[in-house]
Amino acid sequence: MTADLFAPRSRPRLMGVVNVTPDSFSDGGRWLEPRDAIAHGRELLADGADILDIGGESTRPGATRPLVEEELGRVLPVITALAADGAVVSVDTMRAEVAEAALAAGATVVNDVSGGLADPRILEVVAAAGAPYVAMHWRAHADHMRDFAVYDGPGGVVAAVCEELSARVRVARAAGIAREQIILDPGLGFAKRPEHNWELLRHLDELAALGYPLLVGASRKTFLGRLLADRGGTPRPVGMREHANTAITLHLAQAGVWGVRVHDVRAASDALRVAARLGGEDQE
Ligand code: PMM
Repeated sequence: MTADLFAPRSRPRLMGVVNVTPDSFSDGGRWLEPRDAIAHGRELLADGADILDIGGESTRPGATRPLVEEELGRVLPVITALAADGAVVSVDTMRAEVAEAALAAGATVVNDVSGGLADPRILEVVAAAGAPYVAMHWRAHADHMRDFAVYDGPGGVVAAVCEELSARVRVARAAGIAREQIILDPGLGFAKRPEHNWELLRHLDELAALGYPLLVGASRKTFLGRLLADRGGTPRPVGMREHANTAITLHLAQAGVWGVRVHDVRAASDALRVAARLGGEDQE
């Protein structure tokens, strides 16, 4: 299964988001009941998701952290059911204990938005399981990440993200995670202002030059709402940012990323199919 995950492909993998949280910024509370989250995951699979990313902790700016027991209680039943369906599941967690239990329940991938900074033992858990590991660029927990959105060094945000991700790769590899199992993510919106996100999206080639597959998540994030603000400056509501996200998905596909993390899998999948058809693939 892991080999398939890294097999060469002409288009990015679609990672469908299943947030089992009361407070995620885009869909908090909608899938808090395991039954609803499982049904949602199945819908995303039917829409064309390659991977389901199941998370029990909201990372929206200002969020407070759940207890580890709460996080486990949210994600485990959902992972167990969807993995039993045959889905490729990633667990979106910063905690070693949750990663370990999720892998035992059938998750394949560990998506750690902190890149091993929040709970360094997660790296040992991933290494012991031989699991693929998403290391995202991160500087601080959600309650104070805004204070860390400063990139004044030479090369600005792109150079800083490349350097800081390279440092995380060194630590992950020292902990025993194989090179081939590492995926990097620039962490749009995490200790980043809108201009930082746009800068990173414009310079994905520099991130790709680190030599690892890239995963990118722009879906429904604040910087899209700001771009699409009305004349009075009110940001476009979360549920009305999908067309902008589709444009980003096409940009990411052109940039050759490994994966795109989205809430609306069908919109992304349709756009990728159109692009593939125009490129001569996907003939009816
Ligand atoms: N964004 C969120 C949560 N998890 N994981 C990765 N790898 N990359 C991201 O950009 C990312 C993530 C926040 O968005 P959500 O609350 O809508 O899930």
